[in-house]
Amino acid sequence: MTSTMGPGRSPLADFPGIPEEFAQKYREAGYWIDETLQEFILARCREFSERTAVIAHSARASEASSLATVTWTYAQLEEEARRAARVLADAGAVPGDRVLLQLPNTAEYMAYMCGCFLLGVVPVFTLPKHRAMDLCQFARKTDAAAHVVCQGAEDFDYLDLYRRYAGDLRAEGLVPPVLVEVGGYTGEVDADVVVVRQSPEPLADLPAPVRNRGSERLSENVAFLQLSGGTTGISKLIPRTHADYLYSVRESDRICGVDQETVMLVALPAAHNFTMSSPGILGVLHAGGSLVFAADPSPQTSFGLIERERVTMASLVPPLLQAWIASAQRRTPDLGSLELIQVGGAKLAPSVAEKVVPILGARLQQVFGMAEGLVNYTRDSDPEEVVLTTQGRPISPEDEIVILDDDDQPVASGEAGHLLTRGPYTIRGYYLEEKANLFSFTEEGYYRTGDIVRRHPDGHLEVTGRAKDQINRAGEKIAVDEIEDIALTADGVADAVVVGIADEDVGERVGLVVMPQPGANFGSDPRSYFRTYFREQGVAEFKIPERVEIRASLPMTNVGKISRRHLRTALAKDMATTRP
Ligand code: AMP
Ligand code: DBH
Repeated sequence: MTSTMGPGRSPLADFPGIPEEFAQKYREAGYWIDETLQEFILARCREFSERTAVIAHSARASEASSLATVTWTYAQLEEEARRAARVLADAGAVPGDRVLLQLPNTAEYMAYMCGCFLLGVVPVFTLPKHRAMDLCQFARKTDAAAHVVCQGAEDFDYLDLYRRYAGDLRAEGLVPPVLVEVGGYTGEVDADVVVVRQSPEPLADLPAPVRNRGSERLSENVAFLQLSGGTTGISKLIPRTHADYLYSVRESDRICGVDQETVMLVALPAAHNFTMSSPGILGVLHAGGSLVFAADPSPQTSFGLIERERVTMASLVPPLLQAWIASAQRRTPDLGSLELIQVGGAKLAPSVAEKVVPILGARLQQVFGMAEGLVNYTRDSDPEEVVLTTQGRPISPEDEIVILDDDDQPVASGEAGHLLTRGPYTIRGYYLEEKANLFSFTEEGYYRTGDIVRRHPDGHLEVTGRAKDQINRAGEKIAVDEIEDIALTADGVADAVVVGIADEDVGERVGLVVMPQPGANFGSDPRSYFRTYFREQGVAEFKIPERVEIRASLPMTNVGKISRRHLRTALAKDMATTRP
């Protein structure tokens, strides 16, 4: 292994945390306990040492191009995490530093996620789908010491991605993170790229953790930065503490019945908040169960793993559930071991919900959560009607729910309105977003979720709409104005409006309406013209408009007669009713 010392990095910046009066309440209630993720990983790996922790493809274990499956016990998981911690330390990361994790659903994801916690660095949970524009912003904002990728698990060149944004950062006078490639890449590399070519020695002595929040209690320091879909501009960074996150994980285990016998399929991207914590990967580790990683989300791959590994539980987004249902009707796979299917990330239609039990033979649980905190579940004891038609109720008795009208006044009981929330695992502010925080959080510290909900008399929430300028494409959130701003930088664009087009398969697709400048030419196929442009800009594929329309004029925006939001709504309706 080549080793490059990273430059010294700045400490984590300050941000609005949960005030002491609330913290005290959460401690006294026993919600926040004094355990860090480092202690959590070490304790579980010891307690469950001989049990199976992870079954996954490994990019490193493979000889040729195809990935080999590995099975790790909890003891082996600790050893692999200590190897990962060694690699990160050799790359120059020290406790408190941020590390961009960008790994697919492989064994390496587990090794490096746990490795970050053992070393006391703060992982930033980026997705394999993120591209140069995203990574550049995350690296800039976090002053990340390292960026961990796996070349070869997918048909994509992460080294090329790195070179691109690292060059941009250098041009700004910034020092890019060190790239750590964990798949055993064999090609040429640059000086600031570390390639893990063989297994390093596990790191025996873990360095002392550092405080990054001023709090005496390490457990109330920031453990990692999770990503939000974002409503204004790019994804925001969400600072979650050990204590708040692990509280939500323990309670999620209890609500969802996760125990040592749980075999959980990880089919959604591992780094998603849903996959990580509701109850997800950490919930399984907490209980001593087993994780089975699917290398791709197709029903075929998942059904094969469910049959082979006797999977008991899986989490899906609605479009994936629809694909499972369609596939199960054609193939009648053996899903006999499957007890529970969780569905969340976007609204589930009751007409689809009702097919879960008869076709997939497993119980359904709706999950309405957000990386900012609040998570709602339907419970096993709920009547069928509640499970089919609502998105559940909060984890904690201390989750405060407020539903307001457009003028910030409480709605009448049972009416739909804006959901605001505050509680023992909901943040009080994004990382380094002073301006956006003024809008996203009230003075009393409530988070404005941007969701429109209705509360049923029994406390269950039903998501009825969305007030935020965001598109939810198969559970991936896309900020409308991020895409509009990029479109506006293209030659010949006078104005651009991005809309969510309702779609049966993925919920919503990204649509772009462009008003050209006089004489502009986007060729015979504007969609492909803009696709190329967005790709060149380093935009992730899932955010790129799938439909593009050119219109000589847009209704009245120039004279400011209607708001941008109304314009988007009007154009979205238009595009949904016209054929592409
Ligand atoms: P993020 O803030 O990026 O973590 O995304 C969370 C958002 O996803 C929520 O605020 C909702 O808009 C949406 N969401 C998550 N789960 C559900 C669900 N079960 N039904 C409807 N919307 C959901
Ligand atoms: O969409 C989400 O962000 C989400 C969905 C379900 C989430 O963060 C969660 C559960 O924890």
